[in-house]
Amino acid sequence: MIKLYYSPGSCALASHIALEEAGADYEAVRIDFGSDEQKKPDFLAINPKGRVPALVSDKGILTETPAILVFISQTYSASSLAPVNDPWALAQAQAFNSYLCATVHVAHAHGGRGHRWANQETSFEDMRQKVPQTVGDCFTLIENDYVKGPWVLGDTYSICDMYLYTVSRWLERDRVDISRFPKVKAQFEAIEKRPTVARVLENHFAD
Ligand SMILES: N[C@@H](CCC(=O)N[C@@H](CS)C(=O)NCC(=O)O)C(=O)O
Repeated sequence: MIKLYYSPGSCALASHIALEEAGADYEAVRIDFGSDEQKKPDFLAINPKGRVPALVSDKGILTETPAILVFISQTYSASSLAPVNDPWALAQAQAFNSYLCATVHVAHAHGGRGHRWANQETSFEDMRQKVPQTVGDCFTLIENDYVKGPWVLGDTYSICDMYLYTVSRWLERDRVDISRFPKVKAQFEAIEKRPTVARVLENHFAD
């Protein structure tokens, strides 16, 4: 059985939704960031990066959200979570998810994880101040150049929507008003209406 290591509200939520949408037989294992469980030897043995998500399958351990999302899509291809048989369409989905992973997530992380890039409190504060602008610029691009509507890839709901939803949940903390991005906002509201997503949220945030 697949195991997904996650922390509530983290980027692992995208993989959690994908497993549920795929109808996978999986167990979600909560890692407690409050006690720095992600930095303790037991978890580092699973993911030496000390980050979630980490997905343990019978093939081995997989990390990095875009890779996990495609692995789930291909493993449960009947669920049609991504255009896995169309190289160009899949590459476009990957381009979007890579942008969320490498640029948007990193811009967001400058708000609370400045210690990854600097040592001085003044540097952290400077990074924190910049977040509304950098994340806001990312979402302007997502709104104008990526989201076709109603879903990211157009008419078909996909792993890109699960990932965008996960990252959009951070906008309030990033001091960016989602109303600036009508297509993103509509996508956010639509995905929350899905019973599968509601079920994941209930489990994901349960104590
Ligand atoms: N590129 C990785 C990023 C993983 C990542 O940074 N996860 C965060 C949660 S959103 C984490 O585990 N942070 C723990 C820490 O920084 O100690 C991915 O997309 O899966």
